[in-house]
Amino acid sequence: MDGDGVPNGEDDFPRDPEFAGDLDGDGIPDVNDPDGDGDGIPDVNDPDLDNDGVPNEEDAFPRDPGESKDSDGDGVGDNADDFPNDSGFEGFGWGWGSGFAGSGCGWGRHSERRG
Ligand SMILES: [Ca+2]
Ligand SMILES: [Ca+2]
Ligand SMILES: [Ca+2]
Ligand SMILES: [Ca+2]
Repeated sequence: MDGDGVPNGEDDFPRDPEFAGDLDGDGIPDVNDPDGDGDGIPDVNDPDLDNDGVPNEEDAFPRDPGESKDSDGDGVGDNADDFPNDSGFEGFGWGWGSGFAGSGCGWGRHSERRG
């Protein structure tokens, strides 16, 4: 964790709090990338910044291709939200919980390497 609020498993630049993502994987962090999704359309003119097919104005997460809706408006996208229609259940912690831990990204690897 670099304290930018993005879990290391989802953070392409876990050591740099200012650079939290590289959507198109070209090595240029989204914040510095004039074309964040690499579709050839500069972000300033791009009607769909994450290229997930949902126009920015309808996209609750315009820079997250994995999320486009937040039905209960709690800030957790429907796909990651255990209770997409009821924000009450996860007021305590962002709701990464089950989905993130279950996918096993990142956390386990460090301990394995040590042994
Ligand atoms: Ca990039
Ligand atoms: Ca683009
Ligand atoms: Ca979109
Ligand atoms: Ca939600």
